[in-house]
Amino acid sequence: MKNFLSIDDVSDPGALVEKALGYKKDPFRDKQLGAGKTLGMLFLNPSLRTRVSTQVAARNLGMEVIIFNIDKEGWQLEFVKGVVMDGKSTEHVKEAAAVLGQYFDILSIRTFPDLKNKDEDYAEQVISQFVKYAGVPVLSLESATLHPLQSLADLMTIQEITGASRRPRVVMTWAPHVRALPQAVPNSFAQWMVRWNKADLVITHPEGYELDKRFTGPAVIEINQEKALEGADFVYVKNWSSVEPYGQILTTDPSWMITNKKLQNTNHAKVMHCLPVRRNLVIADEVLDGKNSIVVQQAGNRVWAAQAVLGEILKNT
Ligand code: AN0
Ligand code: CP
Repeated sequence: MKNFLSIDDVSDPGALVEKALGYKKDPFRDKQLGAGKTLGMLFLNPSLRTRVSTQVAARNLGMEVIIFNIDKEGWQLEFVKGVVMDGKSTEHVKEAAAVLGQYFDILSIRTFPDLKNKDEDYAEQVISQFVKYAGVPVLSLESATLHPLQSLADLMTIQEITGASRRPRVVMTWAPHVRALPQAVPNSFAQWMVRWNKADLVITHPEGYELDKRFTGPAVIEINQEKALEGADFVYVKNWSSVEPYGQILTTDPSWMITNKKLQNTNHAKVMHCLPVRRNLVIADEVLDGKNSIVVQQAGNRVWAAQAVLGEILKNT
């Protein structure tokens, strides 16, 4: 593996899930693999889980980690090519990425979409320029349209709970939110679930919240949430803003929030969320505090997912 930007960088998702589960059992089995290597972590946006779990994962492999909150502590970056830089930005990504590439063996980046211009966000103009100019492997810590480390941890969690039993029914449901959020988590989850092909994926959302088909592919779309949830083994809860028109809140209908009543006709479904979650807006307290919630286990698995990916990249550096 050279870069880790999406499922397209993974030749065998099932094997990567197994590798992550292996690290969970034996965290230090490759503790020399990253000796003498440095991981740079650039944050253009906030993070709790991704930041700390990736740091722990890198250390388990013997790597040094340097974190740079570039949005607050660096020069303001320019991403547009050929412009006269007489405005706010001080440094072009061409130099910034090339220079940072001199300091690290692997460069990782978190960058959210601005949710204003779909073409720009979906072209991944920030992370793709780091890939182009850094000259070292680039790892996504969530980009404008995808969050592959999250998705790997999600699959790992489903696999861990399902084991060798029958193919689970996984229902990803939209839930209300007061801010316009990226589509990265649902896009990526759908893309990984489809490619992994070890579960049946159903996606439910209010009309107008259709995700880009290039990520959801053959997944079943059901706009009746109650019908979608019937028989679910896993309920993956997430808000996202609309794709067309881009980045809008079309509804905040509280009836889409996940409560215990909504879970009644499921198959004792386990409830997942990537976190951070707004309680009693997205998911009710009774669910998050109840026995169905696996959100903390899911977040814990972020370490092993990151370790599996770093392990694969380190093999080629
Ligand atoms: C972000 C999102 O929805 O993409 C990060 C999730 C990992 N969530 C928020 O901004 C609340
Ligand atoms: N799920 C997730 O990526 O969380 P953070 O934004 O806190 O990293």
